[in-house]
Amino acid sequence: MKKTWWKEAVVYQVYWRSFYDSNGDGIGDLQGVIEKLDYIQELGADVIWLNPFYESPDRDNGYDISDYEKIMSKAGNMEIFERLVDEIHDRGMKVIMDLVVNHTSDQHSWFLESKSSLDNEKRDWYIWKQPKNGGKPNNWRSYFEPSTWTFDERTGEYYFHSFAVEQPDLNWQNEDLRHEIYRMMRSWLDKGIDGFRMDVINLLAKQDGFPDAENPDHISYLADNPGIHEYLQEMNREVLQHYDGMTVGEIPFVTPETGLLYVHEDRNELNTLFHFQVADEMPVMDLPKYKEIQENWYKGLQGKGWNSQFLNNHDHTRQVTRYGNDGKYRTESAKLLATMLHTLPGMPYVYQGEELGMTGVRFDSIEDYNDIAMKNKYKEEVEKGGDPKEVFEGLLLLSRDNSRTPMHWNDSKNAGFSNAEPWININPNYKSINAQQALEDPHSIFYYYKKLISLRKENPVMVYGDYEDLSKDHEKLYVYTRSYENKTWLIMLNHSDHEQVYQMKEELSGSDVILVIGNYKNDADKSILPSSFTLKPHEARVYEID
Ligand code: TEU
Ligand code: CA
Repeated sequence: MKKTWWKEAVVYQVYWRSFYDSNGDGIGDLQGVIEKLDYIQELGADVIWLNPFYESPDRDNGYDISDYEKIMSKAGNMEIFERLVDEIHDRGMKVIMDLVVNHTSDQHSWFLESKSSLDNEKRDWYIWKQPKNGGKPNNWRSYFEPSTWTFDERTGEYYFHSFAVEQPDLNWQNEDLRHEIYRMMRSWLDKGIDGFRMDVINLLAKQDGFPDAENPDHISYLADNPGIHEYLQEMNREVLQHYDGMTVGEIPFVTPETGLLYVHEDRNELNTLFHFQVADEMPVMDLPKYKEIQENWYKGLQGKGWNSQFLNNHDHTRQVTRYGNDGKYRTESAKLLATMLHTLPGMPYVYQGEELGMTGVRFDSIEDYNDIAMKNKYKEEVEKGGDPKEVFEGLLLLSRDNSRTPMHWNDSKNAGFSNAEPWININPNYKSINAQQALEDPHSIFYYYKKLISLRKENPVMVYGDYEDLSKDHEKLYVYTRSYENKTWLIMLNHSDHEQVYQMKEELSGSDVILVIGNYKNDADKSILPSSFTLKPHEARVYEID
C-alpha cells in the first residue's frame, strides 16, 4: 500500500476539560494543553486529537455546538487556540479537531431561526416532520432518549434528533447547509489544523421516508444510509482533497464490507475509521471474538483501506478496567493491551491517562455523574418503574464518566489537575497512579508506551506488515505475526491471570529470536523459540525472528 505520514502515526487523544486546568476554575482548558505539550511530546505521539471546544451550552460536553466559528469560553479563546496549534507544530506534532456536523445545539442560531416559523429560510436546515396520527412521525429511539422526535409547539411539527433533545440533527439534503459546513471546515484547515476526527459521520444521511423500525431498540437504522457516500465524496472534493490532512470517521454499525466503502483508497472519502464492533459488541474481553473481529477487518481492508485500533476513548470505560485486569496485574495488563494495540494492523490511539494505566471509576450516587447518556437512561428506567439502586448499578460499567475523570498529574490535591474543585470527581487512586511517579520509574507503563511508539518509527513492519493469527483455537492466548519485506515479528499475549502454555508452530520452533519488547523483567535479549512456550499472567512479548 502507498505509504503516507498518517498511516505511520500514533494519535494521542486529549479530552481537554479533564486534562489540565491552567486558570483554577476546575475545568481543563486549551492553555492547560499548551502547558502539558512537553509531556505528550515526551511520550512520542505524532498527532493530537482534541475533543470539541467550539461554543456550546455543554449539555453533551461540547458535542452540542452553538457556534462553529467560536471557542467555548471554558476552553479559552481563538488567540490561545492559535498559539496551541503553533506550539504543537513547533514540537513536530500535528493536531486534528473534532468535527461534529450531524447535529448542532438547539441554541445554535441556525436552529433558533429554523424553529421560528414554517417558512423561515433555515427551516429546511433541520429535519421537521408533521405529526403522524396525532403523534410522533415514527417509532425510532435515539442514542440518549426514548424517541428521536421532539414536538415544537409554535410550528406544530416534530424535529429529529439522533442524540439528546438539545441536539437537533442537521438536514444534509439541503445544499446550502452542506456548503456552509464545507466553508467552516476550510476556515479551520486554513488556520493550520491537520485534519478532523468526524463525529458519527455515517449518520448524516437518513433513511428515506423515516419508516417505523421493526425493532426500535436496535438503533442501527440511524446509521449508514443511502446518500452518505455522495456527501462524503462531495466533502472530499470541496474540502479535504485540497489539504494534506488526515481524517478519521467515527462510524458505528458497520462491518468490514460496509466500512471499507468509507476508507477505500480509490473512493476519496476518508482516510481511516473507528468501527465499533469491539466497543459495542464486546462488553468484556472475549478473546476468540476479538480475534475474529481483527481477522475480518484485516482481510476486509487489506491493501485497500486503513484501520484504527483503540479500546477506549472519552465514551468508553478505560481499557485496563474493561478489557484487562485493573487489580493485581494492572501494570502488566495495561502494557499487554498497549502491546496489542500497537502491533495490530492500523493506527493506534492513546486516550489520555491510558499511558498511566488509569482505571475506571465508581462514584457513590447518580448525582456524582455528569454523562448525559447515563443520566437520561437512569431517568428513563426509573420512570418506567425500575429500582433506582439496581438501575444505577447496571449503568456503572459502561458509564462514559469512567474515562472522563481528570488526568492524574501527581499525588497532590486534585491530582495536580486543578487548584479548584474539579468539574467532575477525581478517581481516588491518583495517589498511586500518576504521571509524576510514572516519569520517575523507568519500568512504568508510560515508558513502555514511549518505547512502543518509538519502535514504530524504526520498524515499518509495525505499520505495513502482513498479519497472521497463529492462535485461533486458543481461548486466552493471542499469538500472531507481522511480516514485511524480510522481517517477521512474533507477538505473544497472555490475556489471563494464569500462566498459559503455547505450542509453537512447527515452522517457528527452534528459530533464533531477539526480544523487541516485553512486559516482564529479566528476559534474555536473544534466545531460541522452544516448542512449548510458557507465558506468565498478562505477559506480552514481541520477538523478531532472525
Ligand atoms: O459518540 C457517538 C456514540 O455515542 C457512539 O458512536 C458510541 O460511542 C458507540 O456506538 C459506542 O457505544 C459521539 C461522541 O464521541 C460522543 O461523545 C457524543 O456524545 C456523541 O457522538 C454525540 O455527538
Ligand atoms: Ca480552566
